Amino acid sequence: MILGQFDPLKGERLQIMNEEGVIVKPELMPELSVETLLTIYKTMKFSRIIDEKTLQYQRQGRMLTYAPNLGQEATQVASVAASRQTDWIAPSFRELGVWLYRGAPLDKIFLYWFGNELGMKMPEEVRILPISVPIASQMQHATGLAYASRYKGLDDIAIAYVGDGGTSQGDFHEALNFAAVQDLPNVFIIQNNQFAISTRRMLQTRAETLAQKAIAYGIPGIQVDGNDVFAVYAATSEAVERARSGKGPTLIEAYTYRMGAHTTSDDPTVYRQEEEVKEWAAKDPIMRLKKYLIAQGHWDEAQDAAYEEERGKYVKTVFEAVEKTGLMPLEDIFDFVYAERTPILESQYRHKKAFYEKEVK
Ligand SMILES: Cc1ncc(C[n+]2csc(CCOP(=O)(O)OP(=O)(O)O)c2C)c(N)n1
Ligand SMILES: [Mg+2]
Repeated sequence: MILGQFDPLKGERLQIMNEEGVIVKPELMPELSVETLLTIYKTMKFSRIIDEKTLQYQRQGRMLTYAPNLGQEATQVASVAASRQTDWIAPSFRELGVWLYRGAPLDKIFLYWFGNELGMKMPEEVRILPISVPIASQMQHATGLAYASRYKGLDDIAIAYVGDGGTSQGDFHEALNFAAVQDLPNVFIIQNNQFAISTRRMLQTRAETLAQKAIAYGIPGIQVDGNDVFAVYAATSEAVERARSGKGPTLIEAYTYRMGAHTTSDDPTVYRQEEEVKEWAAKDPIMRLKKYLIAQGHWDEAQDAAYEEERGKYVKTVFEAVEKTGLMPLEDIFDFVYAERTPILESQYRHKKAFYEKEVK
Protein backbone atom coordinates (compact mmCIF):
# COMPACT_ATOMS: atom_id res chain seq x y z
CA MET A 1 0.00 0.00 0.00
CA ILE A 2 1.34 3.38 -1.01
CA LEU A 3 -1.46 5.49 0.45
CA GLY A 4 -0.68 6.06 4.10
CA GLN A 5 3.06 5.44 3.63
CA PHE A 6 3.86 9.02 2.64
CA ASP A 7 2.86 11.60 5.21
CA PRO A 8 2.12 14.96 3.57
CA LEU A 9 2.47 16.67 6.97
CA LYS A 10 6.10 15.55 7.09
CA GLY A 11 6.69 16.74 3.53
CA GLU A 12 7.04 13.16 2.24
CA ARG A 13 6.57 12.87 -1.51
CA LEU A 14 6.34 9.68 -3.54
CA GLN A 15 8.96 9.31 -6.24
CA ILE A 16 9.68 6.00 -7.98
CA MET A 17 11.76 7.19 -10.95
CA ASN A 18 14.20 10.04 -10.49
CA GLU A 19 15.12 12.93 -12.80
CA GLU A 20 17.61 10.73 -14.65
CA GLY A 21 15.01 8.10 -15.52
CA VAL A 22 16.41 5.69 -12.91
CA ILE A 23 14.08 3.62 -10.72
CA VAL A 24 14.86 4.53 -7.12
CA LYS A 25 12.03 2.63 -5.42
CA PRO A 26 11.77 -0.69 -7.29
CA GLU A 27 9.59 -2.19 -4.56
CA LEU A 28 6.86 0.38 -5.32
CA MET A 29 7.05 0.03 -9.10
CA PRO A 30 3.50 -0.44 -10.46
CA GLU A 31 2.70 -3.28 -12.82
CA LEU A 32 2.52 -1.83 -16.32
CA SER A 33 2.87 -3.71 -19.59
CA VAL A 34 5.41 -2.43 -22.11
CA GLU A 35 2.52 -1.78 -24.47
CA THR A 36 0.70 0.46 -21.97
CA LEU A 37 3.91 2.21 -21.06
CA LEU A 38 4.60 3.00 -24.69
CA THR A 39 1.05 4.27 -25.12
CA ILE A 40 1.58 6.54 -22.11
CA TYR A 41 4.87 7.83 -23.52
CA LYS A 42 3.46 8.41 -27.01
CA THR A 43 0.43 10.23 -25.63
CA MET A 44 2.69 12.50 -23.56
CA LYS A 45 4.80 13.25 -26.58
CA PHE A 46 1.75 13.79 -28.78
CA SER A 47 0.45 16.28 -26.21
CA ARG A 48 3.77 18.17 -26.32
CA ILE A 49 3.74 18.27 -30.13
CA ILE A 50 0.19 19.67 -30.13
CA ASP A 51 1.14 22.28 -27.54
CA GLU A 52 4.17 23.46 -29.45
CA LYS A 53 2.39 23.64 -32.78
CA THR A 54 -0.70 25.31 -31.35
CA LEU A 55 1.44 28.00 -29.73
CA GLN A 56 2.95 28.72 -33.15
CA TYR A 57 -0.50 28.89 -34.78
CA GLN A 58 -1.64 31.28 -32.08
CA ARG A 59 1.39 33.53 -32.59
CA GLN A 60 0.65 33.50 -36.32
CA GLY A 61 -2.82 34.83 -35.52
CA ARG A 62 -4.49 31.59 -36.62
CA MET A 63 -5.71 30.35 -33.21
CA LEU A 64 -7.69 32.28 -30.61
CA THR A 65 -6.47 31.62 -27.08
CA TYR A 66 -4.78 28.47 -25.79
CA ALA A 67 -3.73 27.04 -22.41
CA PRO A 68 -0.56 24.97 -22.87
CA ASN A 69 0.22 21.86 -20.80
CA LEU A 70 4.01 21.86 -21.15
CA GLY A 71 5.55 20.05 -18.18
CA GLN A 72 2.32 18.51 -16.89
CA GLU A 73 2.14 15.56 -19.27
CA ALA A 74 3.06 12.83 -16.76
CA THR A 75 0.50 14.04 -14.24
CA GLN A 76 -2.24 14.03 -16.83
CA VAL A 77 -1.51 10.90 -18.85
CA ALA A 78 -0.32 8.56 -16.08
CA SER A 79 -3.30 9.39 -13.87
CA VAL A 80 -5.95 8.78 -16.51
CA ALA A 81 -4.12 5.60 -17.57
CA ALA A 82 -4.86 4.22 -14.09
CA SER A 83 -8.62 4.49 -14.69
CA ARG A 84 -11.04 2.54 -16.89
CA GLN A 85 -12.55 3.86 -20.11
CA THR A 86 -15.97 3.82 -18.42
CA ASP A 87 -14.86 5.93 -15.46
CA TRP A 88 -15.91 9.57 -15.58
CA ILE A 89 -13.58 12.54 -15.86
CA ALA A 90 -14.40 16.09 -14.74
CA PRO A 91 -11.58 18.27 -16.09
CA SER A 92 -10.80 21.93 -15.64
CA PHE A 93 -9.35 23.33 -18.87
CA ARG A 94 -5.71 22.20 -19.03
CA GLU A 95 -6.02 18.44 -19.45
CA LEU A 96 -4.91 17.77 -23.02
CA GLY A 97 -3.08 14.57 -22.02
CA VAL A 98 -6.28 13.22 -20.46
CA TRP A 99 -8.36 13.92 -23.56
CA LEU A 100 -5.80 12.33 -25.85
CA TYR A 101 -5.37 9.18 -23.75
CA ARG A 102 -9.12 8.63 -23.63
CA GLY A 103 -9.41 9.09 -27.39
CA ALA A 104 -10.98 12.55 -27.67
CA PRO A 105 -10.77 13.59 -31.34
CA LEU A 106 -8.14 16.28 -31.92
CA ASP A 107 -10.38 18.23 -34.28
CA LYS A 108 -12.90 18.60 -31.45
CA ILE A 109 -10.23 19.89 -29.08
CA PHE A 110 -9.02 22.41 -31.65
CA LEU A 111 -12.60 23.43 -32.36
CA TYR A 112 -13.08 24.34 -28.72
CA TRP A 113 -9.97 26.52 -28.59
CA PHE A 114 -11.19 28.00 -31.84
CA GLY A 115 -14.18 29.37 -29.95
CA ASN A 116 -16.70 26.68 -30.83
CA GLU A 117 -18.33 25.13 -27.75
CA LEU A 118 -19.46 22.15 -29.80
CA GLY A 119 -15.83 21.04 -29.66
CA MET A 120 -16.58 19.83 -26.14
CA LYS A 121 -19.39 17.54 -27.26
CA MET A 122 -17.42 14.32 -26.94
CA PRO A 123 -18.29 10.99 -28.54
CA GLU A 124 -20.31 8.77 -26.14
CA GLU A 125 -17.39 6.48 -25.34
CA VAL A 126 -15.27 9.43 -24.18
CA ARG A 127 -16.65 10.02 -20.70
CA ILE A 128 -15.12 13.45 -20.18
CA LEU A 129 -17.29 16.40 -19.19
CA PRO A 130 -16.90 19.68 -21.08
CA ILE A 131 -14.17 22.11 -19.99
CA SER A 132 -15.13 23.93 -16.78
CA VAL A 133 -13.70 27.43 -16.88
CA PRO A 134 -15.16 28.64 -13.53
CA ILE A 135 -12.30 27.45 -11.33
CA ALA A 136 -13.06 24.30 -9.27
CA SER A 137 -16.71 24.07 -10.35
CA GLN A 138 -15.92 20.68 -11.89
CA MET A 139 -15.27 19.31 -8.40
CA GLN A 140 -19.00 19.35 -7.71
CA HIS A 141 -19.76 17.75 -11.05
CA ALA A 142 -17.44 14.89 -10.15
CA THR A 143 -19.18 14.25 -6.83
CA GLY A 144 -22.52 14.24 -8.66
CA LEU A 145 -21.23 11.69 -11.15
CA ALA A 146 -19.87 9.50 -8.39
CA TYR A 147 -23.12 9.71 -6.44
CA ALA A 148 -25.13 8.82 -9.54
CA SER A 149 -22.87 5.89 -10.37
CA ARG A 150 -23.32 4.37 -6.92
CA TYR A 151 -27.06 5.12 -6.93
CA LYS A 152 -27.36 3.15 -10.15
CA GLY A 153 -25.40 0.25 -8.68
CA LEU A 154 -22.49 0.72 -11.11
CA ASP A 155 -18.82 0.58 -10.19
CA ASP A 156 -17.69 3.44 -12.42
CA ILE A 157 -15.76 6.05 -10.46
CA ALA A 158 -15.28 9.78 -11.16
CA ILE A 159 -11.96 11.62 -11.30
CA ALA A 160 -11.78 15.41 -10.97
CA TYR A 161 -8.75 17.48 -11.94
CA VAL A 162 -8.18 20.79 -10.22
CA GLY A 163 -5.31 23.29 -10.07
CA ASP A 164 -3.35 24.51 -7.03
CA GLY A 165 -5.30 27.78 -7.34
CA GLY A 166 -8.55 25.84 -7.45
CA THR A 167 -7.95 24.50 -3.94
CA SER A 168 -8.73 27.99 -2.59
CA GLN A 169 -12.24 27.94 -4.03
CA GLY A 170 -15.27 27.05 -1.89
CA ASP A 171 -16.19 24.35 -4.39
CA PHE A 172 -13.04 22.43 -3.47
CA HIS A 173 -14.10 22.24 0.17
CA GLU A 174 -17.70 21.37 -0.59
CA ALA A 175 -16.78 18.59 -2.98
CA LEU A 176 -14.20 17.00 -0.69
CA ASN A 177 -16.41 17.19 2.35
CA PHE A 178 -19.45 15.78 0.58
CA ALA A 179 -17.48 12.99 -1.08
CA ALA A 180 -15.81 12.07 2.21
CA VAL A 181 -19.03 12.06 4.24
CA GLN A 182 -20.83 10.02 1.59
CA ASP A 183 -17.87 7.68 0.89
CA LEU A 184 -18.22 8.53 -2.78
CA PRO A 185 -16.19 6.77 -5.48
CA ASN A 186 -14.10 9.86 -6.31
CA VAL A 187 -10.45 10.59 -6.97
CA PHE A 188 -9.42 14.23 -6.74
CA ILE A 189 -6.20 15.13 -8.50
CA ILE A 190 -4.59 18.47 -7.82
CA GLN A 191 -2.24 19.48 -10.59
CA ASN A 192 0.04 21.66 -8.51
CA ASN A 193 1.88 23.43 -11.32
CA GLN A 194 3.09 26.09 -8.84
CA PHE A 195 1.04 28.94 -10.31
CA ALA A 196 -2.47 30.29 -10.59
CA ILE A 197 -1.78 32.68 -13.47
CA SER A 198 0.87 34.85 -11.73
CA THR A 199 0.02 33.86 -8.14
CA ARG A 200 2.61 31.52 -6.70
CA ARG A 201 1.62 28.42 -4.85
CA MET A 202 3.03 29.77 -1.55
CA LEU A 203 0.62 32.70 -1.73
CA GLN A 204 -2.32 30.38 -2.29
CA THR A 205 -2.35 28.82 1.20
CA ARG A 206 -0.29 28.70 4.40
CA ALA A 207 -0.52 24.90 4.32
CA GLU A 208 2.87 23.30 3.63
CA THR A 209 1.36 20.88 1.14
CA LEU A 210 -1.96 20.70 -0.67
CA ALA A 211 -2.19 16.96 -0.01
CA GLN A 212 -2.43 17.54 3.75
CA LYS A 213 -5.82 19.17 3.25
CA ALA A 214 -7.15 15.59 2.97
CA ILE A 215 -6.58 15.12 6.71
CA ALA A 216 -9.28 17.65 7.56
CA TYR A 217 -11.79 15.67 5.50
CA GLY A 218 -10.78 12.34 7.04
CA ILE A 219 -9.63 10.83 3.76
CA PRO A 220 -6.20 9.70 2.48
CA GLY A 221 -4.00 12.35 0.87
CA ILE A 222 -0.67 11.92 -0.83
CA GLN A 223 1.82 14.17 -2.58
CA VAL A 224 3.54 12.59 -5.57
CA ASP A 225 6.26 13.70 -7.95
CA GLY A 226 4.00 14.81 -10.79
CA ASN A 227 6.79 14.48 -13.35
CA ASP A 228 7.28 10.79 -12.57
CA VAL A 229 4.81 8.62 -14.49
CA PHE A 230 5.32 5.68 -12.15
CA ALA A 231 4.59 7.66 -8.99
CA VAL A 232 1.47 9.21 -10.52
CA TYR A 233 0.26 5.88 -11.89
CA ALA A 234 0.91 3.94 -8.69
CA ALA A 235 -0.87 6.42 -6.42
CA THR A 236 -3.81 6.90 -8.79
CA SER A 237 -4.25 3.14 -9.24
CA GLU A 238 -4.61 2.68 -5.50
CA ALA A 239 -6.98 5.62 -5.22
CA VAL A 240 -9.09 4.29 -8.11
CA GLU A 241 -9.20 0.84 -6.54
CA ARG A 242 -10.21 2.32 -3.17
CA ALA A 243 -13.01 4.29 -4.82
CA ARG A 244 -14.22 1.34 -6.87
CA SER A 245 -14.36 -0.98 -3.88
CA GLY A 246 -16.53 1.44 -1.89
CA LYS A 247 -13.83 2.76 0.44
CA GLY A 248 -14.36 6.40 -0.53
CA PRO A 249 -12.42 9.28 -2.04
CA THR A 250 -8.70 10.11 -2.13
CA LEU A 251 -6.83 13.38 -2.65
CA ILE A 252 -3.65 13.30 -4.75
CA GLU A 253 -1.37 16.31 -5.11
CA ALA A 254 0.81 15.95 -8.19
CA TYR A 255 3.79 18.24 -7.68
CA THR A 256 4.74 19.56 -11.09
CA TYR A 257 5.52 22.77 -12.96
CA ARG A 258 3.81 24.82 -15.65
CA MET A 259 6.70 25.29 -18.07
CA GLY A 260 4.72 27.48 -20.45
CA ALA A 261 2.56 30.56 -20.03
CA HIS A 262 -0.80 30.40 -18.21
CA THR A 263 -2.48 30.96 -21.55
CA THR A 264 -1.40 32.66 -24.74
CA SER A 265 -2.57 35.99 -23.29
CA ASP A 266 -0.11 35.76 -20.39
CA ASP A 267 3.57 36.77 -20.25
CA PRO A 268 5.27 34.77 -17.45
CA THR A 269 8.61 36.59 -17.86
CA VAL A 270 7.01 39.42 -15.87
CA TYR A 271 6.65 37.31 -12.72
CA ARG A 272 9.22 34.52 -12.83
CA GLN A 273 12.90 34.09 -13.59
CA GLU A 274 14.25 32.14 -16.54
CA GLU A 275 16.55 30.29 -14.09
CA GLU A 276 13.58 28.67 -12.37
CA VAL A 277 12.13 27.47 -15.67
CA LYS A 278 15.51 25.99 -16.61
CA GLU A 279 15.70 24.13 -13.31
CA TRP A 280 12.36 22.51 -14.03
CA ALA A 281 13.22 21.79 -17.66
CA ALA A 282 15.88 19.43 -16.28
CA LYS A 283 13.05 17.50 -14.58
CA ASP A 284 11.00 17.23 -17.79
CA PRO A 285 8.62 14.27 -17.49
CA ILE A 286 8.88 13.25 -21.15
CA MET A 287 12.67 13.27 -21.21
CA ARG A 288 12.72 11.23 -18.03
CA LEU A 289 10.44 8.49 -19.33
CA LYS A 290 12.24 8.45 -22.67
CA LYS A 291 15.58 7.80 -20.91
CA TYR A 292 14.00 4.93 -19.01
CA LEU A 293 12.41 3.39 -22.12
CA ILE A 294 15.62 3.61 -24.12
CA ALA A 295 17.66 2.12 -21.25
CA GLN A 296 15.20 -0.79 -21.07
CA GLY A 297 15.44 -1.35 -24.83
CA HIS A 298 11.76 -0.53 -25.44
CA TRP A 299 12.32 2.57 -27.60
CA ASP A 300 15.06 4.31 -29.56
CA GLU A 301 15.93 7.71 -31.00
CA ALA A 302 15.02 6.73 -34.58
CA GLN A 303 11.53 5.62 -33.48
CA ASP A 304 11.20 8.82 -31.51
CA ALA A 305 12.08 11.03 -34.49
CA ALA A 306 9.76 9.08 -36.82
CA TYR A 307 6.88 9.35 -34.34
CA GLU A 308 7.45 13.08 -33.92
CA GLU A 309 7.44 13.66 -37.66
CA GLU A 310 4.33 11.60 -38.30
CA ARG A 311 2.38 13.23 -35.43
CA GLY A 312 3.54 16.70 -36.47
CA LYS A 313 2.08 16.19 -39.95
CA TYR A 314 -1.14 14.84 -38.48
CA VAL A 315 -1.54 17.87 -36.21
CA LYS A 316 -1.00 20.21 -39.17
CA THR A 317 -3.63 18.41 -41.27
CA VAL A 318 -6.22 18.43 -38.48
CA PHE A 319 -5.59 22.06 -37.58
CA GLU A 320 -5.85 23.26 -41.17
CA ALA A 321 -9.21 21.51 -41.57
CA VAL A 322 -10.55 23.10 -38.37
CA GLU A 323 -9.21 26.49 -39.38
CA LYS A 324 -11.38 26.36 -42.49
CA THR A 325 -14.57 26.14 -40.41
CA GLY A 326 -14.13 29.83 -39.55
CA LEU A 327 -15.12 31.81 -36.49
CA MET A 328 -18.42 31.33 -34.70
CA PRO A 329 -21.18 33.89 -35.29
CA LEU A 330 -21.34 36.69 -32.71
CA GLU A 331 -24.99 35.81 -31.96
CA ASP A 332 -23.88 32.53 -30.36
CA ILE A 333 -22.57 34.40 -27.33
CA PHE A 334 -26.01 35.88 -26.68
CA ASP A 335 -28.49 33.29 -27.84
CA PHE A 336 -28.05 30.43 -25.39
CA VAL A 337 -28.42 32.07 -21.99
CA TYR A 338 -32.12 33.03 -22.06
CA ALA A 339 -34.92 32.04 -24.42
CA GLU A 340 -35.24 35.74 -25.24
CA ARG A 341 -32.55 38.36 -24.79
CA THR A 342 -33.01 40.64 -21.81
CA PRO A 343 -32.82 44.41 -22.50
CA ILE A 344 -29.26 44.53 -21.10
CA LEU A 345 -28.15 41.60 -23.26
CA GLU A 346 -29.79 43.20 -26.28
CA SER A 347 -27.92 46.45 -25.73
CA GLN A 348 -24.63 44.57 -25.21
CA TYR A 349 -25.28 42.66 -28.41
CA ARG A 350 -25.87 45.85 -30.42
CA HIS A 351 -22.76 47.41 -28.98
CA LYS A 352 -20.62 44.37 -29.86
CA LYS A 353 -22.13 44.04 -33.31
CA ALA A 354 -21.31 47.66 -34.13
CA PHE A 355 -17.77 47.11 -32.85
CA TYR A 356 -17.30 43.98 -34.94
CA GLU A 357 -18.64 45.61 -38.10
CA LYS A 358 -16.26 48.53 -37.65
CA GLU A 359 -13.13 46.79 -36.34
CA VAL A 360 -13.20 43.15 -37.33
CA LYS A 361 -14.68 42.98 -40.82
C1 LIG B 1 -14.17 31.31 -10.33
C2 LIG B 1 -13.08 31.85 -11.19
N1 LIG B 1 -12.28 32.84 -10.75
C3 LIG B 1 -11.29 33.32 -11.52
C4 LIG B 1 -11.08 32.82 -12.78
C5 LIG B 1 -9.95 33.35 -13.65
N2 LIG B 1 -8.90 32.35 -13.74
C6 LIG B 1 -8.76 31.58 -14.82
S1 LIG B 1 -7.50 30.45 -14.65
C7 LIG B 1 -7.12 31.01 -13.12
C8 LIG B 1 -5.99 30.41 -12.32
C9 LIG B 1 -6.21 28.98 -12.02
O1 LIG B 1 -5.07 28.45 -11.38
P1 LIG B 1 -5.00 26.92 -11.03
O2 LIG B 1 -6.23 26.48 -10.35
O3 LIG B 1 -3.72 26.71 -10.32
O4 LIG B 1 -4.98 26.21 -12.47
P2 LIG B 1 -3.89 26.36 -13.64
O5 LIG B 1 -4.28 27.52 -14.48
O6 LIG B 1 -2.55 26.54 -13.00
O7 LIG B 1 -3.98 25.10 -14.41
C10 LIG B 1 -7.97 32.08 -12.75
C11 LIG B 1 -7.88 32.80 -11.47
C12 LIG B 1 -11.95 31.80 -13.24
N3 LIG B 1 -11.82 31.25 -14.44
N4 LIG B 1 -12.93 31.33 -12.43
MG1 LIG C 1 -1.89 26.09 -11.09
